[in-house]
This record gives sequence, C-alpha cells and structure tokens, in this order.
Amino acid sequence: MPIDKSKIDWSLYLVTDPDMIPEGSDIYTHVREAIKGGCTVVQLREKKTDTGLFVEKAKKLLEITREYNVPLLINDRVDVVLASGADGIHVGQDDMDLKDVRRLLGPDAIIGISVGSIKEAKVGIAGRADYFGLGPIWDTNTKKLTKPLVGTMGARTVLSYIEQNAGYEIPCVAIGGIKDYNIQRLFFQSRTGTKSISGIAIVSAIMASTTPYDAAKSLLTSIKTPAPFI
Ligand code: 3NM
Repeated sequence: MPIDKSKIDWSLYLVTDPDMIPEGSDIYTHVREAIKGGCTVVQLREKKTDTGLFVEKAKKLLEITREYNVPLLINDRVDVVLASGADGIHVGQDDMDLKDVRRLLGPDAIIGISVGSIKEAKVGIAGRADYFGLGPIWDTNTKKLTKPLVGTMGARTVLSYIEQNAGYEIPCVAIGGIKDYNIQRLFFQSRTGTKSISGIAIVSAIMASTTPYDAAKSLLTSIKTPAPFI
C-alpha cells in the first residue's frame, strides 16, 4: 500500500549516509533498528553510488520501510524513485524544477525541497512542495555547506513567512547539526505564535551511532518532551 501523504508523522526523519555506518553493520540493519527506535521517515541519500546499486538499495529498503508504514524518500533522483517504487523524493534548490518532478512522479508522490530563506521558500510554495527541509540550522561536518546557516531565528522567519503566504499547510523538518542536546532549544526558539517545525532530520546522530535504536529513541524523547519556557 502506498503511503497516505496527509497522514505522515514528520517527527524524526532519518537521512542515510553509507559512509558513516559503523563496521559490522549495514544500511538495512541500521535503518531497521533506527525505525524500531522511532524514526518516522527515511530518506535514502547516496551521492557516490552507481545508479544500479542505488535502485537495488532503494528496493530493499522499501521492503523494510513498508513493514513499519514509514515513507521512503529518495535524495535527488527521479529515475531511482520511479525504478524502485519509493514513496517520494527530496530535491535541492538547484535540482529539477518541482513542477517537472511532479509531472514525472504524479500526484501521490511525496515531494520535498531544501529551504533556507524566504526566497527559497517562495520556490517551494510555487512548486507546491509537500514539505520543506529547513536548514542548515547549525554547522555540520556531514555536508559541505554552500549556504549560510539559518539558525533558530532564521527558521522562525521562514516558518512565519510560510504561515502567512503559502496558502496550504507545509510541514517543515529542520536539518543541520541537530543533536539530543539542542532539540528543545530548536523547537522553542523557532516557533511562531502558531506554527512549529514538524520534526527534525538527522544524519550523523543516528547513522554514525553503534546503537541506532537507542540513538533514535533518545532523539524522539527529546522531540516529544515539551520545551521549558526559558
Ligand atoms: N542537508 P547532520 S544539512 C544532508 O541544510 C544535509 O540542506 C542539509 O547532517 C541542508 O545531521 C545536511 O549530521 C547534513 O548534521 C545534516
């Protein structure tokens, strides 16, 4: 059964990185454990993998994510989504135009875009993205950053813009440098009067962990614990 877009829980969004997985584990075991620990969305991100292997990994991961009713999204590659039957895609601002992505993948596909400013939010709104990846919130060693840091205040500015201008509900998942210890601050400092981030996206705090189940569980606990009024 395909995923119902309107019912996605965006709380804990895992972005994979094959190079971080500790020795002795593999992407399938690692992602399964992370889902059992509480990950609610998975994005397969492969920057160096040949297309054939990318599709094979996507198909195998889809079997796992389906077991738990968790959406599987593919980083950047429309062809890999189509070949694997994955639930959707995450694109950057410089990737294929969102309208073309939608035309190729159809109305049911989940389509997300990276957004770090009001200008980029306008692109996502015009293309009717289903969700935004909001970042980079903080600095990170995981990806060579080419855009300025958004910070919690920048996140709030973008959330506020979306709320007032999008005309439809866009869940926003924050990404970049997010760890257990800064989650509550992120939720608290970025929220507007009425709109909050819908969840957080994580690479290293789960992918580099030798205990992905525990890592995910602990992150989810921080997400679900209301931020104190500080
Ligand atoms: N995208 P970590 S930041 C994959 O800002 C990615 O769009 C970003 O890794 C963006 O959780 C990022 O290890 C890496 O900090 C996030």
